[in-house]
Formats: sequence, structure tokens, C-alpha cells
Amino acid sequence: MGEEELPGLELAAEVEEPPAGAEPGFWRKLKRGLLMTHTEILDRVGAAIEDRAIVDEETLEYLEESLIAADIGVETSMELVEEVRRDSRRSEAGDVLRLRERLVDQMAVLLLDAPRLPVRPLGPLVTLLVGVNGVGKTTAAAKLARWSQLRGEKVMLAAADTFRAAAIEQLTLWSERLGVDIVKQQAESDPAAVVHDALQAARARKVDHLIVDTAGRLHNKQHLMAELEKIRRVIDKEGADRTVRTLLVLDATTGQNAVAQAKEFSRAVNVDGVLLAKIDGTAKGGVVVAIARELRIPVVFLGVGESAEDLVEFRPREFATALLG
Ligand SMILES: Nc1nc2c(ncn2[C@@H]2O[C@H](COP(=O)(O)OP(=O)(O)OP(=O)(O)O)[C@@H](O)[C@H]2O)c(=O)[nH]1
Ligand SMILES: [Mg+2]
Repeated sequence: MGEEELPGLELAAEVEEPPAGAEPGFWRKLKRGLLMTHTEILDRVGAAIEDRAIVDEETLEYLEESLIAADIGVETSMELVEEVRRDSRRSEAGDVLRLRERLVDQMAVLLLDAPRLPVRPLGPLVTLLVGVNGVGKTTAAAKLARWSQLRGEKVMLAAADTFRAAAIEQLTLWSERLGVDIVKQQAESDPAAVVHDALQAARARKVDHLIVDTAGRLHNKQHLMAELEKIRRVIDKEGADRTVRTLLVLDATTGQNAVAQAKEFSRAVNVDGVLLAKIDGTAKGGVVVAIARELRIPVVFLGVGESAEDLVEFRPREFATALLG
């Protein structure tokens, strides 16, 4: 996305009032994050209903194609359109002007039915960030640190991507910028040992949220998957007093590929939820719906930019409104 486009995006994202109950900051970031997807879908939906007064079969077919093109997932797109079709048959509901409203409602209903992370019990937390190379794990670690900081929590980062020295430096830089503690060792040391150290330090310093960055890996590299399992075992053992969550970081710009990664990763390791990064850089933001609905993995956070503040919670109703409303 070109720099010169940014002011326009900000403007477009700010015109609208947030829906009831959504804080302005959250809403602005969510709208900005979904702007490309929103524009793409609405352009298509707009073309589908152009010059029509009622929702006919042709409109519905075009609508279905538009949703599929936004990577919402074939099943879910068909389901959504089916709901709209049923609804349109009822008198007065076939009005084309109400189409979007109904789509938002139906999508919110579908998403509310998708799995969610159990509410976090009081007490310390460990978040383990995993995923393929370059998807945004380290940035996500910084974002989560900021997230917790803003909620008054004491945060610590663990540099368990020991694969490259540059990876440790990158996380160190974030820790300095955010003013949070970091536990690290030299490059090529055992990531499970780093996590072990970090858990000890987190306990000693009464850290509320320990965030573990790991190296990028492909699900089919068995030794790398075994390494993740080892890290998780260390956390289960040494951090037994903490709630542990493994968040799979996915890159939204990869569309259906992100869905495939989620499928493969959750087969190989225990994934508690998904953090979908880079949703701001794609018109394929509908991939959230495919992951939540079709893979039934809880979507927890959306990454909406490159700064530490660019993170929003996934909330079904607000998401549907920002996407289609
Ligand atoms: N636009 C945008 N860019 C992002 C987002 N999250 C991460 N990035 C960018 O994506 C690139 C890769 O991010 P990293 O956090 O280094 O990814 P990683 O998964 O840690 O990469 P490896 O450690 O090499 O596997 C960086 O340029 C980030 O600034 C996001 O939500 N939106
Ligand atoms: Mg990284």
C-alpha cells in the first residue's frame, strides 16, 4: 500500500460513527483494516444490484460470487446467500436497499456461532506465537505486549526464535521501544531453554503476560514441529500456574493459503486461536470468516498495520458491520 494513499484511507475510515458499544479507537482501526476488502465487496455488490429494485436470482448469484471472491469461503458464502434468498421471498424483504443490512445481520449470526476462546481466568498468561515464515509473528508479539501494557499488565517477551541473530535483534528493538523486559540467549541456542529461562524470570518478576516469539516454520517440517511441542511441554511443566495459549499467526494477504496453513498447523500442533495479520493489506479479509466458520478455530485478533498499536480484537457483530455495512 503506497504511503500517499494513507491520508485518504484514514479519512474514509473516520467518516462513520461507530456502532453502539464499539469504542471509537477500535472501530477506526477495524474500518481501516477492512477498507480494501469492504470496498472490493461493495463494488461488486453494487454492480450486482445496479438498476434493480428487487433482489432476483441473478443478483443473488452475483452476490455469491462476490463473497467467494473476497475469500469468505464457498460454504459460508452459499449459506449467507441462502439466508438472504429465504428472507427475500418474504414480501417487502426483497427490497434491494435492504440487502446490505440483511447481509450484515446474517454474517453476524454466522460468526456469533463460530468458536471463541474461553474467557481467560484471572492470573498470569503465556502466549506462544507460531506460524509460517514472514506472516507477522514478531510484530504480533510487540502488538500483544502493547495490548497488555495498555491494560495495566506487566509484560515480558521471550526471544525463542533463535534461528537468526537478526530475529533476536528485531524483538529486542521492540522491547526497547515498548519498555518491556525481554529474555533472550545467543542465536542458535535451544528455544525451549529460552522459554524455560523466561518462565523462571516471569515468575520472579511477577509478570502477568509472557509472550513467546518463535521462528517461522512449515507444518511439514517434522523436526521443527517437534521443537514447538517441546516448547509447549516446557510451558505446561514450568508454567503450570499460567494459562497457556498457542496463537497461530496467519497472513491475510495470502487468502486461501492462510486457510490451508491453519488447517495443516492445527493438525500438527495444538492451536488455541488465530491472529490474522496484515488484513489491512488485502481485499481478501473475508478469510476471517472462512477460518472461523469452516475450520472452527477461534479468531482472536486482527493485525491492521505495522505499528504496535495496530491490533484489534475480533468481534463478530462489529466485524460484519465493518465488512459489509
Ligand atoms: N500491513 C501490515 N504489515 C504487517 C502486519 N504485521 C506484520 N507486518 C509486516 O510484515 C513483515 C513481517 O513481519 P514479522 O513480524 O517480522 O514476521 P515474522 O512472522 O516474525 O517473520 P519470521 O520471523 O521471518 O518468520 C514486516 O514488514 C511487518 O512490518 C500487519 O498487520 N499489517
Ligand atoms: Mg519473527
